[in-house]
Amino acid sequence: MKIAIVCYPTFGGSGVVATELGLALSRRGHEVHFITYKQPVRLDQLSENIHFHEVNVPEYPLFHYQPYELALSSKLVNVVKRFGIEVLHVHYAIPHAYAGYMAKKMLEEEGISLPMVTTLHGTDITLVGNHPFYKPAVRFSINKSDFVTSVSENLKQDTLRFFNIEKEIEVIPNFIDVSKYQAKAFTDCQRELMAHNDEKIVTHISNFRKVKRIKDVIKIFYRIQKKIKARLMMVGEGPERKKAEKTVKELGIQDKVIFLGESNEIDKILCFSDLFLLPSETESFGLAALEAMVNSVPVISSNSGGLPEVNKHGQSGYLYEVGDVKSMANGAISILENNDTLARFKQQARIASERFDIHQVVPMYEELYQKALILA
Ligand code: GMT
Repeated sequence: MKIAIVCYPTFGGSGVVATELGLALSRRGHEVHFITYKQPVRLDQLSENIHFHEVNVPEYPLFHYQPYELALSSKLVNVVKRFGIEVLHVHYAIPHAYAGYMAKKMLEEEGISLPMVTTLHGTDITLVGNHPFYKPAVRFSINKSDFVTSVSENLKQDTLRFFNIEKEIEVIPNFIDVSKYQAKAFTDCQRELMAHNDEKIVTHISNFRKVKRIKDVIKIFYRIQKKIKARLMMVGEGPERKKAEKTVKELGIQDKVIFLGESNEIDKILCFSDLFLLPSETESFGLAALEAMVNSVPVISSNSGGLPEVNKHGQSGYLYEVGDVKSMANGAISILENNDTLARFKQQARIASERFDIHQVVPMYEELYQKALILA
């Protein structure tokens, strides 16, 4: 099939999932065209089957806001016509589903039918899309998509609750290529560069937005390091980073917390991590938790949104009420303080991640594309 994928090219989960999906589809013989404003961060190779088309938005002083949706829908029309694209898959409703629908309509005028699959990722529904400024456009775009998927059952239920949706929503969870992560020797991970042998490594990875409750990450770690020799790796960039650094200073734990910024080496960092913290206000799925689990890193998370569908209490880690930093710290300590317990949780985390293996999930999208082709 010839598939166009529209996504955000950043480190955010939706862009990562869209990119990994495109790469997997290309390995399965499909021709994949990424259409976005920058080459996606996880898209490190272009090939015969992988194309990237950059959307340029010319700056014009009249416009206070440059019209990205217009440029995107025009680019879509051109790419579809030039390469004979058969299916369009947009990740994140705003503004991608909206621009996709416009492209579909323009192509219809020329007698070209382009079925559109929209995947909802979470913040496009729970945090942004539900805002009154966007709500009618988001509802419209979802209802006008030919197929709609959500990354968790929880997100599906939220979407149905917040919006008046007529469309069937199919849950297709996020995924991970389990076979890529073979058990690594301790030395492969270069752990000694980050911490002493007797220290445990606790990690948090996110875009440092309010919804991630960065302060809770630090409060949990503060309690952990009082009981156990440990270091905290803070990976990512975002609006809460400065405040986080200030809190770390105020608590006097600067020598134990390392801010690594955005990284393309997530797997290397997770490889030497002992525990992952994700105390978010909500997560539609929590891809970062799944990436930790496949690297055999147990997860302490909140029990909100789709997180309970990913992190299994008492198995891959523990889940607690949002903001309950005391229980989160106690749960973390109970895993870290005993090496046998830690080894057991590490193994269980890895096993729990296998439910989301790419080889089970990608065929679900392929099946949907087949249905879309019949519709065209
Ligand atoms: O977590 C973010 O703020 C980024 C956001 C995104 O759209 O990239 O992540 C959302 O989509 C991911 C991929 O499906 C999910 O794993 C994240 O849980 C979800 N974030 C939230 O729901 C807050």
